[in-house]
Amino acid sequence: MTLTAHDDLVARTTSILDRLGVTAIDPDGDLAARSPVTGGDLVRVRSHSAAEVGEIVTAAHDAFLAWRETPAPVRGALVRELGLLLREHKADLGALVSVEAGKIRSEGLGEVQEMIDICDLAVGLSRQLTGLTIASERPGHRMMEQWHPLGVVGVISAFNFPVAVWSWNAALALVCGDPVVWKPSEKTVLTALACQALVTEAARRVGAPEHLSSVVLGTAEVGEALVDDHRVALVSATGSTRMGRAVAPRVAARFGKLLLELGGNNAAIVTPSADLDLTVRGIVFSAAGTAGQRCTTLRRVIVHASVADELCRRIAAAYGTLPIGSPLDDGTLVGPLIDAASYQGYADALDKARANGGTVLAGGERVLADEAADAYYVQPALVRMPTQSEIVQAETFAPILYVMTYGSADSTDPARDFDEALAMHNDVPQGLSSSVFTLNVREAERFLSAAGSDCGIANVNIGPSGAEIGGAFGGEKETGGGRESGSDAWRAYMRRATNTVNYSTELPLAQGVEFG
Ligand code: UN1
Repeated sequence: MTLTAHDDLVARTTSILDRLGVTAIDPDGDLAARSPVTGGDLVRVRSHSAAEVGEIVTAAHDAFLAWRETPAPVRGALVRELGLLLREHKADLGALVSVEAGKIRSEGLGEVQEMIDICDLAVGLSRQLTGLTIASERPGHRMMEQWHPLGVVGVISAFNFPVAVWSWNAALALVCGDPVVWKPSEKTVLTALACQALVTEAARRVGAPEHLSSVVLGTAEVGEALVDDHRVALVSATGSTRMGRAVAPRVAARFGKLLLELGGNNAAIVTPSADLDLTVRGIVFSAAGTAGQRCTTLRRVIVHASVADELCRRIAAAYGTLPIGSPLDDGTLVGPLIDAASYQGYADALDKARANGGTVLAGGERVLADEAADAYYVQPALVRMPTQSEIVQAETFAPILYVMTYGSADSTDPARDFDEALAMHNDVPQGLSSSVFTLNVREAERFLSAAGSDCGIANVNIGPSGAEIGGAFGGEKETGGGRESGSDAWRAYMRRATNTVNYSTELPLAQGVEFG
């Protein structure tokens, strides 16, 4: 296993940035773009001041005034062009995601595919932003609902989906008539600048107004300037629950709209009837894929006592064969953690799990430290826990899978056992994604029912990660309640107007009120 030499990586990155049209590289910039692949700095860029954020929001708001009156299907043409450019530059942008976020090649490319898919969805949507006609209680009256553009959308995104999360928001926002101002994670500034270069080129090609899309770079101060600006009608924030707790009250204080996509603590219930071959494959991808750094990563398995040992043995065996290393090498399945703090979180969580009576059945160690001292590669860890203790309740953004059991090996009441599993499943503060592995239709349907999983996403015989963009994406409880991407998630980016038209010669009042 060799890690790509850092100088090569810098050269590769610079030529990718060149091809994608990124011009914002500044050797004197205050922000270093770093690669978790080697742990070294790539290039430097300049961060924005709070005052500059204000100017950018002003320009975005000016663009809004023109864009909101542009017919939605014409707005769709911009997103269509963006989708074409993404297809053209998929290889480069996917590789840049791998370099900057440490995702393996197919996941870097998969992220760009997710962008292309949401562009397609948004283009179709640009002709389908439909409202309702509602029966009026008054004669000669018509009621209807219209959806109008909302205003500037502020997007805050995390390092782990450095391009797709922006696109879920931007593609919908742009067809809905809203400019976007994006504050990406300071850990993934280059991929953000690359997206910005592509959308700027798309706008130029279709003759759309300038400033429909902007990027603001920097740390918390820049984010706060964006979040506090009353012209930012919607703040769509993806990241940790801690970030959501900081952002939400500030936006609420000015009655701005919020779309929150925060932490997950996603589980799989594995029942006695589960197809274990399929279950193990589903679990290993969801738990170890993306080095455990998806908000949808599988973090808990709740398995029936009668199959627990067999399942653990099989997962441990699969973990033992996972190729860990440079995400740029073909064949690697587990790339690096994003940085040292992330590694510390992994190591601390494993210490706590052991202190809580957990047994590490597989993995749990840092690897490749001698090849790249500043990069953090770890073995995905499988930990058997006696109970769902405090550390299991927390989202640790690293590949740690906790296994708990339900029922008993000789149990005679499968329905009661399953309800015990469901109670355990829902007994965490987060509510993003979930899954059940079973061939029993009663269990599958109960899991999906009102008394089943309390998450925004609930799957049967599929792990909790890797959702398609056609569905609404998001979750409940500390996950924040927001929904992005498919279904009717577009409505969050528009304002609803209820209109009543009187085409009669009378003026009947609603509720039968007489007045004069
Ligand atoms: C995230 O980790 O922030 O369902 C989003 C999935 C991806 C999105 C994850 N489509 O895993």
